[in-house]
Amino acid sequence: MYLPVSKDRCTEVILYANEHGDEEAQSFFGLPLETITRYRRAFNAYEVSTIDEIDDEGALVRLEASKQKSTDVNRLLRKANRESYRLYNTLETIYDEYITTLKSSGFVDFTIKPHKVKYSGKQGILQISDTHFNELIYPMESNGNSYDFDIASRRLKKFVSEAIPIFKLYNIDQVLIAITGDLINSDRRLSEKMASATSQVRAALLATYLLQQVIIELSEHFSVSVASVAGNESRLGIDDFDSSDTLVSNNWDVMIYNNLRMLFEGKPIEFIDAINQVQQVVTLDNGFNILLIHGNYQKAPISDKSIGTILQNYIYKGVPIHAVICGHIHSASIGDMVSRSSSLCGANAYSTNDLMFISRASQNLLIVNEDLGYHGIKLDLQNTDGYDGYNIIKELERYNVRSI
Ligand SMILES: [Mn+2]
Repeated sequence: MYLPVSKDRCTEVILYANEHGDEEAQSFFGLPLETITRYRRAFNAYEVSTIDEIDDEGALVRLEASKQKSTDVNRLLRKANRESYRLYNTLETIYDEYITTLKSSGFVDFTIKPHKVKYSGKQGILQISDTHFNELIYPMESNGNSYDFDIASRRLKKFVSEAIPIFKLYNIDQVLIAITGDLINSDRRLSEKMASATSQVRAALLATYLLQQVIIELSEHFSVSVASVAGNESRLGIDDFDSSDTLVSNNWDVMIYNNLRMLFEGKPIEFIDAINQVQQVVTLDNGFNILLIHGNYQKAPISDKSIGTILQNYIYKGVPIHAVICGHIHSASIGDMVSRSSSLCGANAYSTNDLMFISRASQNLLIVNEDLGYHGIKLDLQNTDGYDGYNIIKELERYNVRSI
């Protein structure tokens, strides 16, 4: 009889399966059920042939020894398994603690009043892009631009303070906060480690806290919803910016968005689920479909002319896209169809000295009209004289953040 598996192997697997059940054996050894069935046939055949030789005392001893070996192997395997379960449980505990800490911190002590939405036909979009919150920029390397958490908080405050009266001017009562990536920098490169204000975990918490205040302030005036796609600078590992969902969600932007979602659980703020982390279409109440992308998958900067390639997928699915917003290259451009946001951090050493770009800190606003067109507004945020910034000083001290 042809038995394509060694006696030791099938004995080990089948003894385990007999003790714990086939399903358990499948996951323990990583084998499909078919293989276990085949091993059982082989095991039975070996057993039968062993019984034939049972009068051979040596064979009996060998059989016993083999059984004992299997038992020993099983014991070792069970121990290894117990240890991986323990590690898994530890990770789960840490994750639980992280959520509990976040939920019991000062972060959650706030209320939001719900708004009655009187449909005005116009809606507002506040785009937050390329904030790079934890980047430290020194003026001598970047044509006079400085950046740290404190400046970030003041620029963000200026953005919201300028945006509110503009939205009100247009009688807007619904605002979408559209986040298009690069909220914080990861430190995959040495230069990023050097230019980083704090650890990434602390940066992610501070970023969460800043954005939480933006949402709360806007929600005092408007009914707010939030959508987000991930940027390339926030990926955890060098290889993690693949468009597959598992890899792309290994990203601080995804983490910060989900932190916010947890903090606003049960509050009248809508967090809109993305189809994936790379591109998201949000349909506003007036039927306006806006596509959010970070902008790094396209080789050249996206323009009204090159938009066809991006939109062909949506045309194929019958989804009309009325506007595309992106970020990524830190240069603002308001277009008829495509609008790109600059960054909150402004020029850094790389853009100034390597690329020879001129760049200013700014963010974009969109007023979406009844006829599904939009007005695009670029708000310059380079200078923050006279703005106090969001209240993060206590947190900055607690998190031991470096500043310029
Ligand atoms: Mn960026």
